[in-house]
Amino acid sequence: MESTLIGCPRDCYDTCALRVYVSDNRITKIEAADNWYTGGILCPRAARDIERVYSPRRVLYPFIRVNNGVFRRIDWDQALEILVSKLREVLEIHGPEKALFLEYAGNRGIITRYASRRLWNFLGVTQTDGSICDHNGSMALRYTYGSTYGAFPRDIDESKMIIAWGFNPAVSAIHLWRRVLEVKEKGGFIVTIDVRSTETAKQSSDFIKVKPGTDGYLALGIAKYIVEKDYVDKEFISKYTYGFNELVKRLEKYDLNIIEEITGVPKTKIIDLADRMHSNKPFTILIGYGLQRRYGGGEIVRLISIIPALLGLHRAFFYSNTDGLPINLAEVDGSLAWNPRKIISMEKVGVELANGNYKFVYIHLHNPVATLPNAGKVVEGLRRNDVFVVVHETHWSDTAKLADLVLPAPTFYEKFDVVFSYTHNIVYLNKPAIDPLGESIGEYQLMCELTKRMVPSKYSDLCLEPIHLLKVALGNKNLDELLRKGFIELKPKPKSIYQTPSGKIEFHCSLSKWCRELNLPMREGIGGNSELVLVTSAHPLYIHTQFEDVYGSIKGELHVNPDDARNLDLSTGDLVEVYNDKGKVVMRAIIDPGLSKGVAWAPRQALTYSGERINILLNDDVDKYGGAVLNSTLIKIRKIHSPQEYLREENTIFK
Ligand SMILES: Nc1nc2c(c(=O)[nH]1)N[C@H]1C(S)=C(S)[C@@H](COP(=O)(O)OP(=O)(O)OC[C@H]3O[C@@H](n4cnc5c(=O)[nH]c(N)nc54)[C@H](O)[C@@H]3O)O[C@H]1N2
Ligand SMILES: Nc1nc2c(c(=O)[nH]1)N[C@H]1C(S)=C(S)[C@@H](COP(=O)(O)OP(=O)(O)OC[C@H]3O[C@@H](n4cnc5c(=O)[nH]c(N)nc54)[C@H](O)[C@@H]3O)O[C@H]1N2
Ligand code: SF4
Ligand SMILES: [Mo]
Repeated sequence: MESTLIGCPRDCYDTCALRVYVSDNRITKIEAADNWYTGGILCPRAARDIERVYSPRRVLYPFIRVNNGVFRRIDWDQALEILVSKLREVLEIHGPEKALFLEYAGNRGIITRYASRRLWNFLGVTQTDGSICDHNGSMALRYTYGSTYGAFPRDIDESKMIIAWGFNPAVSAIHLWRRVLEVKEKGGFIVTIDVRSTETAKQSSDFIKVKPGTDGYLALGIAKYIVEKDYVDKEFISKYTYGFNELVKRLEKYDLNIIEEITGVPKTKIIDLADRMHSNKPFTILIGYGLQRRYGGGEIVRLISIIPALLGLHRAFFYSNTDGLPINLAEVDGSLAWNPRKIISMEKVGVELANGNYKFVYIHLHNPVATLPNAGKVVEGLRRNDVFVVVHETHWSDTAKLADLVLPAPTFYEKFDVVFSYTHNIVYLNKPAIDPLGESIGEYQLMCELTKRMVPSKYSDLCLEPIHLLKVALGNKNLDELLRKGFIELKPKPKSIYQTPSGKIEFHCSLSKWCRELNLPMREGIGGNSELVLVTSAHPLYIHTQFEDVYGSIKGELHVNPDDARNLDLSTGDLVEVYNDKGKVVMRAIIDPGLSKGVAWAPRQALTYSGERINILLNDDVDKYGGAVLNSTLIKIRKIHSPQEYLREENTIFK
């Protein structure tokens, strides 16, 4: 049977190669390709992707909202006419700042995501800083190392010890985790550091449970012990680092007994971990994104990342490797040529929309109604009568349902693209396996249609042939190989080069004044005022809000520690009100001994029994490093004694 190789462009660490079988222009089977990274292993999303592609929830035609909640099918000419006239009107009467372009990583293809930004950059509309996911940690690594890249998968294979720190790869990066388990089989030592006993923790050699937001102190404790024991590689320090003396001075302020008290990690465990790092070189620290989505998150990543350097290892961490590959995206997305005029924080989109700051909003590759913090404000803002909302979607997402104009998009099986990874160095060429379903049109093609209608022809370089943009992104040689073979392995940048102002690893910033002090990470108020810290993280079946059409809704289950449950008189299965200053939702309690006292956990974007996403409660503040603090959300819980009204609605909510 004929098959096509497709790189999965979802926002996922693994960027797998999928073998897609097609008969009569219909996908009949999807297998995981057996290359060195994907290794023939299919994840739960790809395993049921055929159902998602042919789901009844696909958007197949353009639709316009006629009155509250009711959509009418229209044709593309009408849709484009409406879109162009609304956008023109806002640009001319109110100016580009009053138009907001919202996108994220529903599809990370170079053409789909990056090239389709060109028009919006050219028009100068307001955009976000894209800071929801990994921003705090990425900024921290840029300040410290000059860029975010660290160990690539083949470096991880060579490690004698691996530390998964605030990272749950057994769920969020199953193919990367498979390699870690291979290191373990060869005798390597695997440690997980988390606020709860995760799937990753359970499969590790050791688990260190830490109080939320205190990992920076744990890193300082390890660093202090390494310095005191004289484990430091002095030659490496003098050749490759800047600010070691300032760091030592800072460490003098701490004592392992205090660190034990702050972090909840016994002193003996801190010492054992530091000793093991010293005697198990090379090791790799896998730094997760979950741990930095909190107050102090940037500083936490910064402090963790310098531990390997003290022991003489170049970039012996993994965080995000995009910066380490020779791909030129800034020229593809037009951000070099045409700067957006106004950038807002992604965390503040809800408040900005609800305040009526925009007259026109264009959304694609993103489901902000469900995925942004303070999500009640996003809903309120998009429902305003004075804003026109356009959503270009593959599926009827929460956000599409609130739009004025909904446009159909093809899935990645239905369009040409090139996909790279933030973990490994393989790049895939995606030729469409099937024709676009219904009347769906790709993001870049749609951008070109808009360009033709809106922009004078002297700017014809806005809409260039995709192949030309790929040449810009990858260079002629790499692109030729990619076109010939269908995939290519790029050469990662050298690990011993540091792109900081000093050219060295900066323990102490040489340039930015504000980070000279290396301020301490903030501590969460754990258990104070009967509040709990709410942590939400990735679920094995879904990718954010996608795959609810296949696996059912992400159920609103709230995990609580047995001690907290006792105090609140809760048993597993009880319905509870979960609330804070942003709102109130109803969830089902699950008593979970894997959690620390004072910490509650729910899957990301859980759909609650009251019909809202848990994201209406999430903290929309911004960390000092500019990113999200979703996991610094405080909640209160109250048992519901008469749950009948919610149970009656259960079938309508979780349909
Ligand atoms: N199956 C699946 N895979 C995915 C995704 C998905 O939705 N589903 N999403 C993808 C995306 S976009 C992302 S960003 C990644 C996210 O995947 P990860 O990087 O693994 O991040 P999270 O799942 O947010 O959280 C990881 C862990 O951080 C822990 N944590 C939270 N706060 C703290 C803390 O203060 N200290 C410590 N030590 N640990 C803490 C949480 O308990 C959690 O177990 O996964 C990607 N992969
Ligand atoms: N509670 C909680 N919320 C979180 C997080 C958390 O840890 N906890 N993590 C945050 C993080 S790390 C992230 S990365 C964000 C993710 O936030 P989003 O990027 O908003 O996540 P998705 O729900 O995957 O939304 C992507 C949308 O793109 C659509 N889509 C997929 N492919 C295509 C395509 O080819 N074309 C078009 N036009 N549309 C497509 C999908 O149908 C989907 O509706 O969520 C954030 N929200
Ligand atoms: S969602 Fe992630 S694990 Fe699944 S196929 Fe895509 S890249 Fe691979
Ligand atoms: Mo993310």
